[in-house]
Amino acid sequence: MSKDLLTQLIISLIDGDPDVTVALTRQALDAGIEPLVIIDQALVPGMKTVGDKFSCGEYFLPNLIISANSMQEAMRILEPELHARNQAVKVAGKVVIGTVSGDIHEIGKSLVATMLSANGFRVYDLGVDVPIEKFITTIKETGANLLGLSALLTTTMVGQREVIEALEKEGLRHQVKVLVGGAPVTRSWAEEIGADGYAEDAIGAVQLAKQLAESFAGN
Ligand code: B1M
Repeated sequence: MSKDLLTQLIISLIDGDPDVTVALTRQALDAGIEPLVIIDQALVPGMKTVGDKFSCGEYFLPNLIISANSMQEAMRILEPELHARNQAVKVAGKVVIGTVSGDIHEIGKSLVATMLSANGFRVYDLGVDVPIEKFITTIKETGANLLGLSALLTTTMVGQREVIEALEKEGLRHQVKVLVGGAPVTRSWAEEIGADGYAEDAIGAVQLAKQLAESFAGN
């Protein structure tokens, strides 16, 4: 039964039917399926299929936009549920997060931000297409000790390197650990640009952020 719901949810995302996606997300929660399972086993694979169809020319930009909107609607329902399951956690660290300049992909970054927040981090989410200076000023203003940089395009990944270079220029590099991620980003890219860590998904990002925050506390 729950498998059927998740399969239907995948299909609704691929078909680009926001009303059905929203209704099925509510039904899945009512059926007792954990929000993370709904995300990992239905929404993420559904969006991956949409991306694959776009890559091979079967889908066009409007398909991508409508499926992304469907997923965002579903996430709006799931985010409070994720928070509710982690109510009593103390602040684990302060994280500034955003998608780098020139890149408007929002969903994965927001999922990482939500998961960090649900796991006790105070999150300053700067959104998408974030100019380098905005990252710098927010770190100065908040005294954050972690910075999360998301990039979904091979052409914008370089923005992650530019932010790290700007941190060095501003004398802030020792103050913040930098975590990078996004579909085209790899561990070797993270090493090449001098980031402190790379996470493949939102769960990995939380684990890594905890390790990095602890390493700071130990300094
Ligand atoms: Co775009 N897009 N897109 N897109 N899009 C991709 C990324 C693409 C792979 C599709 C494809 O061709 N198969 C391709 C990039 C190719 C490349 O560079 N290698 C692509 C392209 C080409 C484009 C445009 C250039 C298309 C065009 O205009 N011709 C354009 C660029 C716009 C811009 O940014 N300047 C564009 C636009 C769009 C939409 C606006 C239509 C829409 C985004 C809407 C929105 O976000 N509000 C969109 C979408 C939806 C996608 C796909 C289909 C799905 C992305 C997504 O939301 N996935 C994507 C294909 C794909 O990735 N398979 C694609 C779900 C999300 C949960 O996963 O974002 O990967 P993801 O996040 C994961 C991990 O990556 C990781 O954790 C997340 C959760 O598990 N992660 C982090 C992400 N950030 C992290 C940060 C961390 C740690 C982990 O630490 C800080």
